[in-house]
Amino acid sequence: PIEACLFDLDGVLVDTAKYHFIAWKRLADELGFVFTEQDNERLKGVSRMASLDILLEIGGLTFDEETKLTLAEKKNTWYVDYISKMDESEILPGVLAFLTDLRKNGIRIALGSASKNAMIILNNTHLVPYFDAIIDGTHTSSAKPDPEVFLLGAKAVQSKPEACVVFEDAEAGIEAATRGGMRSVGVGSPTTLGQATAIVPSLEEMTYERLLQLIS
Ligand code: B16
Ligand code: MG
Repeated sequence: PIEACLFDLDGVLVDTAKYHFIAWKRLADELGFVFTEQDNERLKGVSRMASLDILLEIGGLTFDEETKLTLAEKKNTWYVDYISKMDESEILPGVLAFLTDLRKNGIRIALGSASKNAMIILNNTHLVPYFDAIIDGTHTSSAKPDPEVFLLGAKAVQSKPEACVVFEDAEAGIEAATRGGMRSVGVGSPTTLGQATAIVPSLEEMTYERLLQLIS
């Protein structure tokens, strides 16, 4: 049986990857190297500091910890600027209908995001009322693929991991779900999400019924 669904935010409910990309690219420009959209794929689902490490590796640069914190802070200021202008039109297709259908069927709903900016996004898109619990990067000490964020989510909605299904667009997130003893639905492409229990291209036309078929 399914008691709860745990949702990743960036890439599953909203497309904020484009804002992360513009902000990281701006930093790369300042530092004097090229950062492409393809490079940006490697940052999806990865924590802020781990993303910076990947970025700097691409640019062939090394800095001390203090400088790295300053750079991450700079990128985040730009990113927050972009997401502060978001509204509900940026919720991905099918999301509201699916969340409503889950609720109608008595399924508890939690957020499990690596982002420390999740509340800004949820507030601006008016998604807050859809959740029974919200766990984000401000509540965790270990990043995905560590299962912490989803285990905290399951606990917050009083469900055992076996009764939870995680929705994720990043490989590290699917691994986190599996390590936490949860089933998962990969949202995106089978090439990166092959380890998920089931894969869908997006949440468009997703329903509780369809979910039961997919993971049974
Ligand atoms: P922030 P998710 C993740 O969110 C993003 O996919 C990833 O690209 C980002 O680096 C990470 O959040 C941290 O975000 O810098 O806002 O704290 O996919 O787990 O919802
Ligand atoms: Mg994601």
